[in-house]
Amino acid sequence: MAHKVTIDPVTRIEGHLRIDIEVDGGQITNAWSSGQMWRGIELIVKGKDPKDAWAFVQRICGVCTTVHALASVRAVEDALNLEIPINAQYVRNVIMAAHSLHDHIVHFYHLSALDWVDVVSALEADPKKAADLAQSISPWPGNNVNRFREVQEKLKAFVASGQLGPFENGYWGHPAMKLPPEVNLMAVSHYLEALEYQYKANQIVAIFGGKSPHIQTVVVGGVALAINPDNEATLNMERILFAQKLFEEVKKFVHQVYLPDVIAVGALYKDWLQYGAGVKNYLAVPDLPLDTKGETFDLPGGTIFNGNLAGVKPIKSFKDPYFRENVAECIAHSWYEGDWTKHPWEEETVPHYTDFQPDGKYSWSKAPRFKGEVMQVGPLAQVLVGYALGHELTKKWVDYAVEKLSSLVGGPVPLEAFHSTPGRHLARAIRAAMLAELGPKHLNLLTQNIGRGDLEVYVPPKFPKGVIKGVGFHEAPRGTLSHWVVIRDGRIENYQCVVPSTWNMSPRDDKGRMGPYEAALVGNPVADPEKPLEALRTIHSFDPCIACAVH
Ligand code: NFC
Repeated sequence: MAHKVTIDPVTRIEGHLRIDIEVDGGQITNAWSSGQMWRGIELIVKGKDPKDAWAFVQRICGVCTTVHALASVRAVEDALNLEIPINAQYVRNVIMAAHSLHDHIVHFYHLSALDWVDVVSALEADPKKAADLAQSISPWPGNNVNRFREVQEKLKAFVASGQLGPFENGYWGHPAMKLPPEVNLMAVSHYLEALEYQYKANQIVAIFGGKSPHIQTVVVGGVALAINPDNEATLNMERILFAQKLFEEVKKFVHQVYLPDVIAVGALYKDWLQYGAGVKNYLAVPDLPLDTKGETFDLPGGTIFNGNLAGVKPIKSFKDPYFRENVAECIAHSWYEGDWTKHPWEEETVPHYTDFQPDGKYSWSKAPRFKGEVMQVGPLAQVLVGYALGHELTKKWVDYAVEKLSSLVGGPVPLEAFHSTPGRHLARAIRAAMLAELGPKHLNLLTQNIGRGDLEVYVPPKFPKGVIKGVGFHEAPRGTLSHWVVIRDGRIENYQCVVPSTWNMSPRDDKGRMGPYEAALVGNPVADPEKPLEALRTIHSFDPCIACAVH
């Protein structure tokens, strides 16, 4: 007899996610993913000036606080066929890299590591053994016995106080927790250090975005950020050098702590490399444009179907019809009027709530599809697409991770292992390792271009009479984001956001096919249905943002 479990709300995510599972014989046999709140931001921007849309839609989320602004201005620029100055591309790219670095560090340590790391068990660790182990993995200066002793003392005092704060209500002592106390102590130490490094990455966002969260400098036509190398009130050399220093510090943390930790946790939980694949169709878009039109990029995009990397198909530019023509959303199981599947420019958003009906409508999330297929998006999609396309930087870091993982596991780990719950963490850490190189690269490109005397950052947009349509895409921390706008006589007539977490949290579609969260849960082991830690592991590995998904 199947045991039904509802997790509502799922915590350590953004927004309101409800997960329902059926557990039979110690494993998940069925699953539903449901977005529990809708705000109607697409409707709020109707009739507004397209130049203002970014400021409204950026408020969709308090976590990915740059990405909707960027996708929005790109959508309007696309409708206008507006090329923006190269300085503006570089500034946007620096913001994008820094924001993703901040986001990925927070996701692993603060939002999901505690699904694998038993904080309370760290109290039993021998700090000397923990330091020896940590040093065998990485030369990071924080991996020393004095620091680990200090962290353990802090933790003891914390537990003794009975005020566990963010560690309250964890599944401590759960049978699925397998790490030795020394690894748990190392992870708690890195959890605390990660707080400092995510902040450094976010400082870079604030330097180029004016503030963070919710940047102020990305506008239709470029950036609102005057460049004057000698003037204190604008982007000057002192700010650029400070950002370079921050990037260097964050890079060291990502390469010496974050990536090695994820590889070590992956190795110690190697049984999990067989769980959590679900949907093996992947979609990523190219990003970090290297020219004014968006025709060449530092991060590649494309699609993979059925896990067949050899059949990868690239998405080449902002204007590539392969992306523009093949996105649609279905609402057969979503709380909107009708049961249609439509291209975003043709969609309407008319809410229609029916309560949770497992066989009917059960989520505020729509179900995006590409060429009619369910797609998984996110760092795993980007890394697999990049690898399949032979992208050098992706190959370098994937090969590095696979080699390290194989040596820790004591045998070759095939690339197929990436189609899994730990594989999503691994891919996110690999993406961070890449961005830790690409962020400073784009900052250098900006500095060199300024050095050549080019200070242009903005071209004014002009809106024609009649109807124009545009799409702006962006590879956000959680995956492919696209904003679709229809403009009539200079005002917004329709606006639709197809968001990374919408792709991944998608409910079933008109053909009854599950979305990526749902499919990834099926087959997961569950030791204790009253404490469904394993389901949380798989859901957290996607890094859900439901405020984005349902906007
Ligand atoms: Ni919020 Fe966002 C969600 C991202 O999927 N990345 O595009 C938006 O949030 O985290």
